[in-house]
Amino acid sequence: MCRVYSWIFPSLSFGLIGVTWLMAQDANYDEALVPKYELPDPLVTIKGDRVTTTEQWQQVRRPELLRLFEEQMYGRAPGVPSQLHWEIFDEDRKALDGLAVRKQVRIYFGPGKAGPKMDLLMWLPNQATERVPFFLGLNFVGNHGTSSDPAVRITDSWMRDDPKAGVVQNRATEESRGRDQESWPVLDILARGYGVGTIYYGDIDPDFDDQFHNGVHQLYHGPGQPRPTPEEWGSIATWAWGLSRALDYLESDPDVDGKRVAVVGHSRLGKTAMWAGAVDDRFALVISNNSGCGGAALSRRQVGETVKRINTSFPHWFCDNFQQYNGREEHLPIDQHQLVALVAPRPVLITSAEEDRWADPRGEFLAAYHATPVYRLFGKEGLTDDEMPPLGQLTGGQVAYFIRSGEHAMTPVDWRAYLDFADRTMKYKP
Ligand code: GTR
Repeated sequence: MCRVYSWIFPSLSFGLIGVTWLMAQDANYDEALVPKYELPDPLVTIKGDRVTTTEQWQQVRRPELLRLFEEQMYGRAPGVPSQLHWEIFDEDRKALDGLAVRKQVRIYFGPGKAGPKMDLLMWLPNQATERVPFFLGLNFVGNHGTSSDPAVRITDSWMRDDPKAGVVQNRATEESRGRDQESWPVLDILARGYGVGTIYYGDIDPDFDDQFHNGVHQLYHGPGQPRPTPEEWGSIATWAWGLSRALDYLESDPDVDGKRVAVVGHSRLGKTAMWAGAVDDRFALVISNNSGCGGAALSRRQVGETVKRINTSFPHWFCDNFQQYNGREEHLPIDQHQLVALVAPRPVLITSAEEDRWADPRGEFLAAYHATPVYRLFGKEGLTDDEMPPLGQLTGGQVAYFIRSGEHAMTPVDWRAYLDFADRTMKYKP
């Protein structure tokens, strides 16, 4: 069993993992058994017109693709809530032995302080003389789980029980502090001149199917409309919406360059980073790690996790319309290479792990490869060869791909690839 699955769901040992394991038994991993498929062309409109200019892409094709992904897969999210406000409740300019600035910001989605809210934990290099480029991503373990710094506030949001890791009665305790620092190598990131910030994804919407009563949905789905309609936001779209609200704050932070914020995420949060970066073009760079089905992997390949599997295990992740494609991937009007292409012409990096077969590394690679024609329209290069690159080698241009050895996780090795890619595409102002 892979390490990350086991720390995300340890107490469920035979709950979700068991279900995933059982389903993985009849999953296909054999390239020879991948069904023959034809991918929808990102550069042909619904009416059948070929897209030959960037204007046509921006004005016609991109909006229609976005609408298809919204209505058929992730669900449409609302705009910026008029009552959005925040409070910086912690700032230490000599944190981490004087190497970092630490800030913690509470972002309230509704009026007052009683309603749904999320905490953004930020680290900035304290030697910076100007606004820094910044990585923003959601975490699985609570902000306090990403750092051993005792000043990081422990989340009071719902968390899956895991007594061994210090989560009891669905609440995190002091014992869970620092339990996943490896996914957030803060000092390495700061040393390269970037800031980094993270939010516990359960602050935005707890990750279980409660018919959308908790989390931020309570602001939108009152007694008159008890749950989202079939084309409104599932949890992935909700988490992505939360990332955009964090960016609303970051644009106002004097230490951060709001025009150089990268969105990053792993696994279900890699799917989320992909969708956030597609919808919100204020994100300057998109990085999607081991995101698999519903993320970067092509749905039509049906390798590892399939649409039916994901909709069965996680019925709350996508909008209800997505259920109609269970076992019918060939009827999807879209596929995930078009999701990658929605980021164009901004830089996007897809990363995989060799042993993460459930996420279909080749499917993740091919999505980046088949997004490349849209980048070419903008005069940017992507992936030129449909053979996967060797392990450990960052490959491509403005659309890039990286695969390392090992299992499903977000590791310091992955972060080195993110930083190398960000140096090349986002760090230096033109
Ligand atoms: C798995 C799920 C994947 C992936 C992963 C994770 O159980 O099948 O789609 O999202 O969880 O987020 O860790």
